[in-house]
Parts: sequence; C-alpha cells; structure tokens
Amino acid sequence: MHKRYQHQDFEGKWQQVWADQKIYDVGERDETKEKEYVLVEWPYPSGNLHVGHWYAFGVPDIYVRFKRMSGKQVLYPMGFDAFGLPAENAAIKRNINPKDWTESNIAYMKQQLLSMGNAFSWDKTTASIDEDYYRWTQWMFTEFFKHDLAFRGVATVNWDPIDNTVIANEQVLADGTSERSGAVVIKKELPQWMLKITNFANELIDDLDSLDWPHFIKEGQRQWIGRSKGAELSFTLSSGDRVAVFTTRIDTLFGVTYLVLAPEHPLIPTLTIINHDEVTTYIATAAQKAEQDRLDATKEKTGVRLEGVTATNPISGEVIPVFVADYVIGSYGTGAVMAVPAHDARDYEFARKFELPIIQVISGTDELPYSGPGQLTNSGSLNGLSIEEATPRIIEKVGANVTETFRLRDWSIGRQRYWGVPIPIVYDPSGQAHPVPLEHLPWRLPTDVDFTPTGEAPLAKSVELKERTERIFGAGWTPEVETMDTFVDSSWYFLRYIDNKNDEIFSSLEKQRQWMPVDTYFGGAEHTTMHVLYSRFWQKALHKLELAVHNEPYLRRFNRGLVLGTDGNKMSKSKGNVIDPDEQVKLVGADTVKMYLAFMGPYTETTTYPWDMGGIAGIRRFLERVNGLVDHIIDTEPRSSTEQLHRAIAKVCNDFNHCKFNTAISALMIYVNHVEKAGLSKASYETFLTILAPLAPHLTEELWATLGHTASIHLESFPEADETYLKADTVTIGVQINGKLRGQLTLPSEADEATARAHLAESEELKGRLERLTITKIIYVPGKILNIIGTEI
Ligand code: ANZ
Repeated sequence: MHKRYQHQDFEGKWQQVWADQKIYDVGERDETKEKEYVLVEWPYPSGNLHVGHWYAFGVPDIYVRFKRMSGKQVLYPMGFDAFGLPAENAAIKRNINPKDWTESNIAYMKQQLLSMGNAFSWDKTTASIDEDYYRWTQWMFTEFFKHDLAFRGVATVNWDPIDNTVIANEQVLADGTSERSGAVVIKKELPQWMLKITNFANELIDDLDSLDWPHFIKEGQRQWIGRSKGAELSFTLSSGDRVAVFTTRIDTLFGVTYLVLAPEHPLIPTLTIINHDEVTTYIATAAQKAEQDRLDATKEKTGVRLEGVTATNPISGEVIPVFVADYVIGSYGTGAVMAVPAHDARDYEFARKFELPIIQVISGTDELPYSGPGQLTNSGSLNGLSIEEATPRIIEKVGANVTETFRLRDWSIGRQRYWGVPIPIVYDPSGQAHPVPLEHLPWRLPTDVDFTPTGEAPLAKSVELKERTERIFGAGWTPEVETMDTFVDSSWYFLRYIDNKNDEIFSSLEKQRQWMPVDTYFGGAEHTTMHVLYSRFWQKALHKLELAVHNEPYLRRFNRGLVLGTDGNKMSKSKGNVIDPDEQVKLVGADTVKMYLAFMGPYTETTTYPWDMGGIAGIRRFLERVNGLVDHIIDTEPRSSTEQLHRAIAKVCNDFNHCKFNTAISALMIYVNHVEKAGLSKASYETFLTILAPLAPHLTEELWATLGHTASIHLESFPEADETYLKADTVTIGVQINGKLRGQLTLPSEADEATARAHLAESEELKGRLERLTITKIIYVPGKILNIIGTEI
C-alpha cells in the first residue's frame, strides 16, 4: 500500500539533497554532449518571490530537466539584476544603505528560489552589484568609449521632475507621464553619456531574419527601430542658409506650400526673425510638452510663422513661408519638413488652420489629403508620370540623397542616481574626459553619499570619490558623477554566467565558443523591445571589437503569458487578488504549483491566464493518483498499457521539445486513467516516473527512492518511445465487391492480407453479401482498399 502524499515530508528534504550533491551544477563544458543554454531573465531581488517568478523560472525548468535527461549538457543559470531605483527608494525610506538592503534581499530570494526545486546551475551565478561583475561592465564601457561607441553628447532628454532624473523614452507612458513617478515628463537639454546603438540600426533589423523567433517579437523590434527609406534634399532660405529635409514622398515636391522647422532646430536662434519674441515663447512652451503629445494626431496643430524668413522650392523656384511647429520632432530625420498639405494629413490640418495653399500634385481622388497611388499633376514636365516613375527623376533633378532614417535614437545611459554602476570616466583639469584604466576597476561606488534626490547626482557629494580621483590622476582632476542605466547591466549577463569566475576578461572567447549563443531565451513580453534590443546591440558592439564570438546572443526567444488573479485582473496588492506562491506551496506542494502553472495554457503564447483554485486542486488530485499508482502494479501488463505508455512517451517528448507543457500533462493524465483500470508492470511504472520527473521533480524522486534506487531519478535518461507500439493505430479502408463500394473495414494500419481477411470474415456489415458470394480473387492494397471479385450464388 502506498504512503499518503505528504509533500511537506519530502520536498525540502530532496531540495537539500540536490543542493548537497550539486547534481545540477554544470561545471566545465563536456564536449561529449551537445550543449543547450537555457536563459531566463535575471530577476530584480525585490525581496519576495511572486507568482510571476514561479511562472518565469518554474515552467522553463521542465524544459531544462527534459533536455538534461535527453543527454544534453544544459546550462540553466540564475542570478540577480540588483542595481536600480527600488533599492534606492527603499533605502531612503528606511534610512539604510541600498547595498545592505539589496544583499539581504538576495540572500532571502535565493532561499526562496531553492524552495522551487529548480535545476538551476548555481555554480554559474552572478549579480550585477558584485564588484567582479560591475568591474567588467565598466571596462566594456571604456572600450566602447575608446572606439567611439560611448560618447558625451548633448541630448534632449526626458526629465522626471519628481524622481529628479533622466528617464528613457520607453519609460514615458502614452499619456506623457513617467512610468517611475507618475509625474508629467518634461524635456531638458542635457549633456549625456550615450551609446551609439544607431550605428547598428540596419544590422539590428536585418539580422532578425536569421533568428528562430516568433514573428511578432521580430516585428516589435523592427517597429521600434523604425527604419524609413526616403530622401534628403535642401531648401534655401532667404537668409542664404540651407535647410535639409527628410521626406518619404519626394514625388510630391511640387505640392510643397510651406516649410516647417522643429522648435529644437539649431538654425532658428541664428535667423533674423521679425516676430522673434513670439517664436521664442512658442519654443519654450513646446519644450514642456511630451513627445507623445506632439505626435498625437488627435491634438490640434500649433505653430508660428517666422516673419521675415522665406524658403525657395528647389524644383519650382516658388517662394514659400517658413514655420516653427511642434508636430515636427527635432531628433527625427533632419528636424525639418517640406509640408505637402494635399497629401499629408498633419500638413493638411496645419494648412487649413493657417490658411495656407493646398495644391494637389497626385491625381486619383479629389478628397484630400490623399496618400494613395496616382499620377503627377500640377508638376510641370513631370505631369502624367506615376509616383514610381517620378521619384528617381526628382531625386536626380534636385540632387537629393537617398537615405534611411530611423526612429531609434542613441541610447542615453547616464542617470543622476546613486544605486548603479559609476560611469568610469574622469575629467582632466581642462574638462577632457578620460576612461578609468582597468587597473583601477572596479571604479567603486562611494559610500559617503547622501542619496536623497535633489536633482544633482548623489555621487557629486562624495568627498571620497573626489579625493580618490585626485590621488590617482592628479590635482584638478574630477570624477564623472553619473551612474549607468540598469539596462546596461542586463545587456551582457548571459556572457558572464558562462565564465563567472574569470579575472582576466569578462568572458573568454573559449567559453563563448563552448556555450554561446543562448539556445532558448524565455522572457516577458515587456522586454521585447528594450532589454532584448539593448543586449543585441551590446553583443554586436562586442563582436565588432572582437570581444564576442557571436553577432547575435539569442537563437530562440519565447515570450510567456501573464498570470492574473482569480478575478481575472492583474495581481496587485490594492485589488487584494495576489496569490502568494509560498502559501500555495505550503498547501499543495511545489510540484503541484509548478505543474499547475504549466497546465494553465500554452507557455509560449503572449496571453493571460487567471489563477484558478479549481485548476490547482485538479493537478494536486492528479499527483495524488500518481502517488497511489504503485498499487496498480501487476506482474504482466496488458498490451494496451504498454501501447499507452509508448504513446505517452512520444507525445510528451514532442511536446516538451516545443514547450507545450500543457498538452504533455494531458497525455500523462490519459495514461494514468488507463493504467489505473488496466494495470501496469513495475518496469512501466518506473518509466512513467522518469517521464513525469521534469514536471514533478520532488514526488518522482521520492517514489523512485521508495523503489530502492539510490541515485537520483534526475540522473536517469529520458525514455524513448518504441515505434512498434506506436504503429498500433488503425485505418479505415473501403471494401469493393465486383467493382462496387459495399462497405468499410477498420484495420490496424500495418495489417497484412491475412489480418485483413480475418477482419473481413468478422464484418457484420458485409456478412450478408459475402454469404452469397463465391470469392475467386482478393486484391488488398494496404491502407487503401480491399477488392473482392467473385460470383453471386
Ligand atoms: C513630405 C511628405 C509628403 C511626407 C507626403 C509625407 C507624405 P516616416 O514614414 O514616419 O519616416 N517628417 C520628416 N521628418 C519629420 C520630423 N522630424 N518630425 C515630424 N515629421 C517628419 O515619415 C516621414 C515623413 O514624415 C516625411 O515625409 C515628412 O513628411 C515627415 F505626402 O515629406 B513627408
């Protein structure tokens, strides 16, 4: 008789055994096996494991265990992305050091992670706050600096006036407020440390083609980068200055009725403008607006005419007015637009408001603005040509350059915050920037700092940092006081995991050759554009500097769905719908929680799954039945049980390979239903435990040990399905008698003629006819037809 299923009796016990025996450590690369690098996004150590963590790490663990049992050497590392604002805010609130707070969180979270019973390769762990990690983050930055990939530029940045810091475009929400503090984000011109991600814009799009990623993730990246093909041409102003514009519709050049400069356009302050004050006020107002608002098509267009300034259309020679208007963005294209109100919606709206001429130059419809196909009209000698024919001619005529423009901007990484990696730059007395040499890395984060936000970078208040800089570099030298955006830290962690103890380099080429690229990267949909794009850039930049072997970091990427509360809403404390995984584990066990998460629905679909108490109870009941299965062992099992076992193996193997954990679980349920009735042999019972092992690692280990095994079930090989049992499928074929279809036979698909005849003899449907027939010949085409020829009696 089986023991009761009391998960609390053995889950902790086995976790301890696995940890003591280090069975999941990977150690050195074993070239006799194929490698599989499975990556999950390294977590921020927030101090408490939530259901999202379980979903993010527990379900991929099934895949990891399966691959390991299938003979691969699997790397499944875990670590901590531990710099960042929450620690700083918590520290300010509690008046403690962010380092202490973070480190105690890491220790606690590590314990919690162990309680999941995952097969993490703990021997390869790393954390962004470790000095031997951030030392390399800094070193790579200095390498980028030396190769012009990191630079000091002046940029218009998004400024969060509550958190007093720069935030990324991505952190500005659709309504123009900050994701961080909720404040309305304002624009500020600031000197900024930036990374030249735009150098790689084309590659970042083109190389997507070679990756085995879901289409929508690739498309997300393409859109984010936003490549736009067009032309650049110049208009001459009455002042003699030339203004370059970027257009995707140079064919509409005859329809340009005014020119627009962005409020940020550098030429404006140099022009002699009659209504100078009005223009200056307008520019100041525009600077307070969020870019999202400026681009918002539903908002009314605003602008001011530059009195006393005109421009000349390079093709028609026509003199047109010049405006400043904030629907033109300073950092996109050239920051200036040739406006064609007849064929562009924004220009149309603006022209109506300011009573500017609207000249249709593409025929097709009278309804304006019109952006469809057609022929040129009102365009001099080009009238009658199609858009495609006219485009190259105009480009040639006005000497335009065919160019590409990208939405993507250079990545501004400087933050006026404390809890991050100090930018390893020092300034000489003349203000020239120099990288801190490797021998002085890590360039330590000083501790004598008051990090209450004031708008000034906290590091500026460190006496120690100032003194350190002068001591090492000389009198009058000053340190950079900004820290790096935490997306920098997470741009290369997968390279450190594989060589986490190396003191010579962040990750050796040899280790990269052994382990990279990441074979499968499981992550959240929220990281499709930012993190995944930044880390692809980082990899490409390293590759270019010959510091990385590969050009792309991740071969396969999956975005998982989101687990909701029982009420179908996003889990949040204020809604009181948060499921605490620790409580669930206490109640039903870690195996049940993990298997339930795997069973909720397809793991690799970006959708939402509400937590269902009934569902988790169902999984628990299933595992209880598994626990009792030992009572159904019989000496000789029926063939049906063997067939069912091999079908289950084949199905589970295929499903695991495709990360379809939910259907794999269903297949196992079907098997258990069958053998509870029909019985199973001891050998089949053991085989079944091994297929279940990736899903329920604790229970299967316990049952395995009960059978007398001394080595872990997780060191067993994943069973292979025996083909002979799989072919037991049937086919239905037609039966013809003297050329006429008279009935059907359902046969095993491999049935030979004798088997077909035997089934025929037993056929109720054909019995009557066959009794009246003297058969002279039977022609059997396996899987297709049975032809009977004979004479009627
Ligand atoms: C004339 C024109 C005529 C345009 C027409 C469009 C339609 P995408 O495709 O998004 O790249 N543009 C250029 N720079 C801009 C800026 N800094 N701020 C706002 N708008 C800008 O858009 C390219 C088009 O957006 C360009 O082509 C330009 O307007 C405008 F029938 O030029 B077009």
